[in-house]
Amino acid sequence: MDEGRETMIGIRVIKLDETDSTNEYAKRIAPEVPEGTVVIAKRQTAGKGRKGRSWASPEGGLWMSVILKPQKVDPRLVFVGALAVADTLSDFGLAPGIKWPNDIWVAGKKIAGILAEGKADEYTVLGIGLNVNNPIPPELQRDAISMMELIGTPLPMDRVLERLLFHLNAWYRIFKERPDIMMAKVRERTFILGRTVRIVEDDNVLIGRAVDVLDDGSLLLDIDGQLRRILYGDVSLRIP
Ligand code: BT5
Repeated sequence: MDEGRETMIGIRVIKLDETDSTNEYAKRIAPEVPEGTVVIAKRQTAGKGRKGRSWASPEGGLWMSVILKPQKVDPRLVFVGALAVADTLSDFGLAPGIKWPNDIWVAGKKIAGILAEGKADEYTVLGIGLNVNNPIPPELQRDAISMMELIGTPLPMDRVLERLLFHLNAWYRIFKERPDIMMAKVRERTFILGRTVRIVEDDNVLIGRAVDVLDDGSLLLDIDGQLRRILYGDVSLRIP
């Protein structure tokens, strides 16, 4: 990246009616487009979460991917997305919390998920899925919610996007200049601290009290008095 030039996330927005996954689309074009390019699709036919999980992406939601080209790939980029989504939800009067490492919850349910992928030191694609006006599939209704459901009326998508781009720009800049300040905000927005959580990592299950989110983005867990750092790679966190 050219250090002297400030990136503008959303300087170019590619709007699609449908694609497999905006993250996959973004990865295909990433080498040829400038940093800050955004891909949005009305529908995804193969929206995905982490570890091959699927992401329900019917029309009405905000399904987007941001192409970033930081000097050095950094797993904490996922928090740029999480904080930007949280601030956007606050702008609409909602009270979001970050469920470390990559979910945003409101009223005890998941409203958004972030999926960062990339090619080391070339680009990072920051995928953001936010339930805005889309229906939630019946099998997810116990655990997922949309902005429309919470607010009681459909939201103007352009306005949601405008707020999200604004906050993405602000947090990306803070991330580059003062990652410690960004992590302090992550800590403040993380609602699991002090609570007992279950960490599932492949076949390994850890149960402990979430104590802190450290500056490197890892979660500090107290397991029967023993402190353990959990790196966020591909772990899942459940609240028992
Ligand atoms: C995530 O994965 O939460 C990351 C989701 C990222 C989606 C965006 S949309 C734009 C971009 N393009 C893509 O293809 N992906 C990104 P994970 O932590 O693995 O959570 C996945 C789980 O969330 C699923 O197994 C379901 O339980 C649940 N889920 C699926 N669709 C959902 C939805 N629309 N709202 C809330 N929860 C959902």
